[in-house]
Amino acid sequence: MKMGSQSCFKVLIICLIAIIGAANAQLQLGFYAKSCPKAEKIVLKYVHKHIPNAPSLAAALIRLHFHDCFVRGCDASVLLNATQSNPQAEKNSFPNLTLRGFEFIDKIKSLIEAECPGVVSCADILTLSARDSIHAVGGPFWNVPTGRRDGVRSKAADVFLGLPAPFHNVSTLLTLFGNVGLDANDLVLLSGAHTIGITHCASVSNRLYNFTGKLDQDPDLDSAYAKNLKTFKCKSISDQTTVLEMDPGSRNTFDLGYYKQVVKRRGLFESDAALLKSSTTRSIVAQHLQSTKKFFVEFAKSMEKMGRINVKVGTEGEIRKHCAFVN
Ligand code: HEM
Ligand SMILES: *[C@@H]1O[C@H](CO)[C@@H](O)[C@H](O)[C@H]1NC(C)=O
Ligand SMILES: *[C@@H]1O[C@H](CO)[C@@H](O)[C@H](O)[C@H]1NC(C)=O
Ligand SMILES: *[C@@H]1O[C@H](CO)[C@@H](O)[C@H](O)[C@H]1NC(C)=O
Ligand SMILES: CC(=O)N[C@H]1CO[C@H](CO)[C@@H](O)[C@@H]1O
Repeated sequence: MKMGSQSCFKVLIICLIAIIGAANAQLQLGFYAKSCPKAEKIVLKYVHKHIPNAPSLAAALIRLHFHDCFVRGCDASVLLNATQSNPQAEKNSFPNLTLRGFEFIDKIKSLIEAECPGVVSCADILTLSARDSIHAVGGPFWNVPTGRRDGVRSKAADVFLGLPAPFHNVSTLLTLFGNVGLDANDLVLLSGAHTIGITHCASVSNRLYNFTGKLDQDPDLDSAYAKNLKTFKCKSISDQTTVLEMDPGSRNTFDLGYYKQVVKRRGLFESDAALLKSSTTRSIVAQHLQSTKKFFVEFAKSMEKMGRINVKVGTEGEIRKHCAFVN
């Protein structure tokens, strides 16, 4: 088929517009102001209605957001369910075991779909929910520019490439954070989210019972604290399920409690203890202990940064209809 010079010109113009459009596509504050003006309010309202009764979900949601962003970018890939053709989604990988909050996001998505179908991404809903729920438990507020699009790939194997593990040392943590454009400051600040939420003996038992494979204890864990945990919580190496608070007594309050634990060598994971292992991260911990106000300001900045990791924008990805399934 021959194209007349006029239609050739049209194709060229269309291409140019597409290229310019893609180059301009980026996150922006109030991305849905025209297309779905109530979207952000629906998230906020739902969070305010439920988080005060279930504050532990704030921890679940910020952790979901973190796991999402570190694996293939903040594209809601963590929310996808396995399917027959993709039997092992991110959700089904080992570190997922204890992820929570999926139904919370699904519910908000259904409310927003009822308002404006096919417009607001699951990635944005997760990012906004994490921000609003942290604020609702006394944490800082940060800007969430929107316009993220949802990914279509979710593979369990991808999780191990990007996601930090509780047994990682400080150099591995810095490398993994560096891979997604975050630095030592971000590592210390974002780890500060461990001031809320829970873990399980499974994530700590090797430090208590079999650190180097010789039935020994991690010398970097305060020995009085370790003894206490062994006596009252993780009573044997085979206990995988007992719940532990990372900031005991204050698991639902966003405060400096995590750093106070870390400097006492009571951080529960090796990745928490690791923050004392480099002089850079150690001094950042000490600095944040000085002021809740400054911690909040800096944490907010790191969260906004984390929310930008490898986002899909413009015409990339899709807007899912249901957060657990690609369209
Ligand atoms: C630095 C690397 C990190 C490692 C190795 C790590 C590891 C872990 C582990 C092993 C758990 C407990 C899982 C369980 O046993 O239930 C956990 C919980 C949690 N993490 Fe992290 N984490 C890291 C960074 C982060 C970041 C950046 C955030 C958020 C900004 C975060 C937020 C949370 C929260 C809130 C919980 C509690 C979840 C709940 O209560 O359900 N973590 N983390
Ligand atoms: C997704 O899978 C989980 C189990 O991993 C299940 O509980 C949930 O109901 C599924 N979600 C949907 C919307 O089917
Ligand atoms: C940190 O862990 C990595 C991977 O296990 C290892 O190669 C490296 O030598 C460790 N670094 C330090 C300083 O222990
Ligand atoms: C301790 O670790 C070693 C090496 O990983 C392993 O062979 C051994 O079975 C572990 N002991 C227990 C009680 O789990
Ligand atoms: C929430 C969820 O999907 N959890 C899954 C995590 O992965 C294990 C297997 O590794 C599954 O059994 C869980 O259902």
